[in-house]
Amino acid sequence: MKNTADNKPSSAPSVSRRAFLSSTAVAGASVMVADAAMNSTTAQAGSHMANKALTEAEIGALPRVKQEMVMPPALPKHDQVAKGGPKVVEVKLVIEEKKMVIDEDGTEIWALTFNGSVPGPMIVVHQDDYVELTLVNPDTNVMEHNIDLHASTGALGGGGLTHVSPGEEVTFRFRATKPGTFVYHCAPGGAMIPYHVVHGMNGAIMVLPREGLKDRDGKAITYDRAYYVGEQDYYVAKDKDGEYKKYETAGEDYADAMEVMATLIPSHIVFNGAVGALTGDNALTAKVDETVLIVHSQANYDTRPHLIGGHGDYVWQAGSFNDIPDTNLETWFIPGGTAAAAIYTFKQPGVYAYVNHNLIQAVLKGATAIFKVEGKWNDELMKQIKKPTAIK
Ligand SMILES: [Cu+2]
Repeated sequence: MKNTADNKPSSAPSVSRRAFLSSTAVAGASVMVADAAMNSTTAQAGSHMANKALTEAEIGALPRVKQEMVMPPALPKHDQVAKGGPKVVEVKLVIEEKKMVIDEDGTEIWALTFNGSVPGPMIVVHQDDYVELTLVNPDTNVMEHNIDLHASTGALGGGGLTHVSPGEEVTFRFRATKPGTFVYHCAPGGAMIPYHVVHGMNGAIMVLPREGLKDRDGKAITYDRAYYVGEQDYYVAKDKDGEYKKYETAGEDYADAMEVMATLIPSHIVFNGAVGALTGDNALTAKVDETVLIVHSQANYDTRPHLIGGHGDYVWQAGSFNDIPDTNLETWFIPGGTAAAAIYTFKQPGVYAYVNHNLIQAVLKGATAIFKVEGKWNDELMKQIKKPTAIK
């Protein structure tokens, strides 16, 4: 499995993405996010800085912060409005090939992961920050890996600069020029690209505008909590008896998985790595009147999130914070290879299902999460007038 011939990128990048301008800065660690106060002075200074390409010496003089990576669905602690100018944000991702149970019936997959989770941890920076990413491939792994970040500008999204064999690590840097939510994923080359991605090797990065999120009128949008939902399609092969096959080592399922992948029909479509990862005791929580940001990524397959009982107050379906968000959506669409951001302020307590509203994918394949919301019920918004009784 190690370093197969398939591992070479098959083509050079054909498009040189336009270098865009913007502004910068921070990151740190946890679900609750505070301090969304607008600081227009800081934001102005930031955007001014944004238009300028910095020299290596200037980049070297920037403040450096280390991002404390956290497990999804948490986001690293961060400021919604950047404080100060651009920074260099150090991010470390350690690749772990590990056996994971992905369904309640014990179905397993040898997952390929960034930092041991599916999806990998969310990275949060501000526009025009420099992300200095170290990718570590411990010698306990058996495969070559790399990382392609859709937020970056340059050949293969960093994929060409970051190939690491077991026992190696690599560091590269990119400027986060475009604000938005973006997928990152492993892309070692050829058939290994989809193989790694559908074995869990993907995650997301959020590049906030320096001045924070805005509505169509330029009014600030802030959130009280943020969650990261990473949707994953898996292609697990069955044996002759119709049971999902199990394997002893990472990569051993390669031939079988390729056959299932070629059908384009996933065996499982789940949130955060496994059926039930965001339900029951793992349900997401919020309170009435809290505004929640949900970043939802799908690195490979299309999806259509819907919050049953709520709405998308503001939704950046394509993930670009440079663009005006859609508003008041019932369901939104995320093409494979995209991370989207949605904002909702809860109005009622209770249990909400957050699903892929292809309901077959939600219920039969696994793509369901639960929000448990505390607070006081509002009869004016909804009330049962008469309990079920026999028809007269
Ligand atoms: Cu990989």
